[in-house]
Amino acid sequence: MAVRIFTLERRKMTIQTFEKEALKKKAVLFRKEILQVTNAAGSGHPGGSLSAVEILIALYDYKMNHKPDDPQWEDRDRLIISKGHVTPVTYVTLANYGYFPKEELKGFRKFDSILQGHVHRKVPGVEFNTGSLGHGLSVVNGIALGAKLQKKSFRSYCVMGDGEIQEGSVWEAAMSAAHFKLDNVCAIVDYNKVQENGPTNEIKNLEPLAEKWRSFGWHAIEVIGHNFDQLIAALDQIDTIKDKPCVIIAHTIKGKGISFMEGERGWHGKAPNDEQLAEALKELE
Ligand SMILES: Cc1ncc(C[n+]2csc(CCOP(=O)(O)OP(=O)(O)O)c2C)c(N)n1
Repeated sequence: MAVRIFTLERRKMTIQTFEKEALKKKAVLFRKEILQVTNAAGSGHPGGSLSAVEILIALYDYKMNHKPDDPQWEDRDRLIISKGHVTPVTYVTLANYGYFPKEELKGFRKFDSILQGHVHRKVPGVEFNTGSLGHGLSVVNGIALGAKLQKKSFRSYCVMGDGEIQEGSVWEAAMSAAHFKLDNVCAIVDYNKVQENGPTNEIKNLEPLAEKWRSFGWHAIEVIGHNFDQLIAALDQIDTIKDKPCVIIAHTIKGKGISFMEGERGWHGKAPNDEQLAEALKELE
């Protein structure tokens, strides 16, 4: 694969219609591959992976400065996938942007592979091990404080689940980011409304979610998390916010794209069998 460098220069380009069409095609491909890798492994987390596809594409394709051929590049933007169970979307994304050969995806969740069930730093492009929910934002704060101390201009992103942000540690981190005026932090909540055991609003209601973040001192933006125009506009907007952290609340659908998975908690952590895979792939054609 040709080496691609995603830099500031690229971000300054106005994104054209044809590019958006390419992003949409990429989203379909990623959904197919998420289903294929979980099917081949016989396990994994498709629901919260399918909801986060456009979020990750908008970050890796449009927003972040990063070099897939040099994952440790000092000035890269950092992304922590705090909902660390969504390895299917994380690894499919990293492979497609050239962090490691796509061939490796065949080993997903197999003993001799680096691609295990939760996000791990052994994998090129992964910044931090996650899986125990609720820790990513604190780590992102630390990285962002470090950047300020070193007078570096890179930004740190944190993708969290809506079930995950019921953790108290998230709100402790939210307070810290505002206290330290971390305008180089951007949290993204994949607000797919369903957690492991059922609807988020029945288990522990998050509403009014944007107001909560604002009351903690954050700049909050709400978007449809499957709409590239809205995601890109939000990612542009964060550059204009000074002295406070930003959160993008991305309204999404768990299991997005597959009719029998959408909104179903049963697909949180279960792989499609061969028949279900065939049906799902047909829907995506
Ligand atoms: C501290 C902690 N408690 C419980 C779990 C088990 N667990 C894994 S995923 C999950 C649900 C997370 O829901 P959400 O954040 O909404 O994820 P998504 O729907 O986006 O997949 C739970 C409870 C965990 N990984 N870590």
